[in-house]
Amino acid sequence: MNTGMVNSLSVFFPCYNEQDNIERVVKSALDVLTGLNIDFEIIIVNDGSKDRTGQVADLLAQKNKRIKAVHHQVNRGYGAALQSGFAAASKEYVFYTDGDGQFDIKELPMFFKYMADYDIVTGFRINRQDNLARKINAFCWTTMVNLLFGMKIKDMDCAFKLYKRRIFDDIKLRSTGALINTEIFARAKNKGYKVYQIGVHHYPRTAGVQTGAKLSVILRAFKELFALYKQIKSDK
Ligand SMILES: Nc1nc2c(ncn2[C@@H]2O[C@H](COP(=O)(O)OP(=O)(O)O)[C@@H](O)[C@H]2O)c(=O)[nH]1
Ligand SMILES: [Mg+2]
Repeated sequence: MNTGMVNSLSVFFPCYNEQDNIERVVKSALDVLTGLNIDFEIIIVNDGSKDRTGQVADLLAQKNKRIKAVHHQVNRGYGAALQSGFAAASKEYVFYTDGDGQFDIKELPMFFKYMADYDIVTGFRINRQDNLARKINAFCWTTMVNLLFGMKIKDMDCAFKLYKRRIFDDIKLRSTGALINTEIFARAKNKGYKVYQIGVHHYPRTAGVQTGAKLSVILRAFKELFALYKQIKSDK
């Protein structure tokens, strides 16, 4: 396959208690990336998991020098996990998806050609595998943050996003919770970075426990949203 400009790529997976998913997810990434014939690295970000995720990550890293494990000593949140992934990424492009296997990394190569004209290529779920309440929550959230920051993102928290890595040298991130994607997109928009959106498939969780819709996660996102809104208005 012609990978265009994307020939140096960091791929990372935020993981919180994903001991039964992470090996399968990393193997599928290895298969796809090896087949592309590019310079790549895979980074597992273990966000203070209480299960064996950390040990599994270290074992995978020991067996393959293209795999790295980054650990948080305690659970710090989804945003903190993404920040650690971006900071550990050393290649020209950086991609992340969740460590729970709800996306198929085989869909990543179709993102590459858009990197000629865009700085970020982000997925939106065409068949989101969540209950109705969660879908309504997500719709309201995406609509609200789009209005607040003047964006047109279809699925803000779709965990399937490809970036030029240098964007993260240019924008400083503060959110450690679920606001992180909104923060990245709002700050990137202010700097004039261009975004392209592509539909991707979404699969049910087959192991482990979902924590993304917990009330504490949502309340923290709102708290971070007020802070971000104030910061962005005062930056202008
Ligand atoms: N919710 C949550 N997820 C985390 C955290 N740190 C890492 N993750 C990972 O973020 C991903 C999304 O979490 P999940 O509970 O599946 O949320 P959902 O897919 O939005 O329903 C998974 O890969 C988690 O392992 C954290 O502190 N909280
Ligand atoms: Mg999930």
